Amino acid sequence: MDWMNQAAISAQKSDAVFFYVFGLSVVFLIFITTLMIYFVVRYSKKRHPRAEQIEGHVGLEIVWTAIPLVLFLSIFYYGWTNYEYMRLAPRDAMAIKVTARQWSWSFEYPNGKQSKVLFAPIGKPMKMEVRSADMVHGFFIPSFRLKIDAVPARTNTTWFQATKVGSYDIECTVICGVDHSLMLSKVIVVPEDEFKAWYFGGENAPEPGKSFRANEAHPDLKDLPKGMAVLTVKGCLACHSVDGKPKVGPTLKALYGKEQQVFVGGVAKTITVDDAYLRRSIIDPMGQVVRGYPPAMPKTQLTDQELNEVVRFIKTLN
Ligand code: HEC
Ligand SMILES: [Cu+2]
Repeated sequence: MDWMNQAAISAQKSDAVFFYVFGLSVVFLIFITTLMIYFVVRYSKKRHPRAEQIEGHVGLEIVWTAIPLVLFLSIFYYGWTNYEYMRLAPRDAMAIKVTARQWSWSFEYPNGKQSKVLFAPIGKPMKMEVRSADMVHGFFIPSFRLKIDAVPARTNTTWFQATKVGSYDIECTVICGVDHSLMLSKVIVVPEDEFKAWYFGGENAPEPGKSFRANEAHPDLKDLPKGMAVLTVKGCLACHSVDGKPKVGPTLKALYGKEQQVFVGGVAKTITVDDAYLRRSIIDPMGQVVRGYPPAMPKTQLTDQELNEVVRFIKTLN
């Protein structure tokens, strides 16, 4: 049904369960209310001046135990089988590593490609292996009715098969700090050819979904300087600006060569920002903490090459 914005099979299944429970509730609401009004009228003091005591009725007891039991079991069965459907990915699903961190999402594909938004071919099963780099987050795609927690030190899995080309929101459902409400991304569902062209297209293949992504705040990684692409995909920009604006962490603009006051093991020191300092700040964020900022920077896995690109890029911001 189009007005409900169902964009995956999981959405159809989840909505079917919802409407089953909702429908039952409506039927019983009407049934009970009607009966109640009928009794109020039928047994009012005027029509029925002398109250009667009624002693048990085995037949009734059985009926009003058995019917709700069957109904509740049907709700359980229907809910359970659909929950199972959402948790058990088919074997041929493409497995995507989903990483949640304060305050961004990133996605890694089986061939090592990474992205800030999730690209998915229409009609193909996509398995989400959801992890967290810091604390509990919630991975939620409303249009797919898909939601699963991202918990440190474990991998939770779910999957989907998209049914409609388009761009759909990804949200975080767990209050995870000051910029929780900005922890947003998109699923970009495209025809399979377009997905393959990007997936197999090497480093310079344009990201899919150009036609309907024009107004989105997620730049094509290949159009960014390499170091900027790393900062983007690794979620650094949630806390660091590159234009001088303060965020949770210090801006990276004009950082190189600056005199910086830091605490090393609680002792205040003044250092000059050079390559070695930048590397240490990124590899071991707690090792030296910039004065006036909380020790809030998470450890992020970067390859040597990514680290080099980042350091090179920070130098270009002077
Ligand atoms: C959750 C917020 C957060 C994220 C994500 C984050 N940082 Fe930080 N970062 C901070 C804070 C806060 C500080 C200042 C305190 C400190 O030094 O630990 C900081 C400090 C730094 C510094 C030292 C800055 C200075 O002025 O001396 C560098 C360099 C840096 N971060 C780079 C990165 C990179 C690269 C990434 C991504 C891999 C990243 N940060 C991700 C919060 C964050
Ligand atoms: Cu979050």
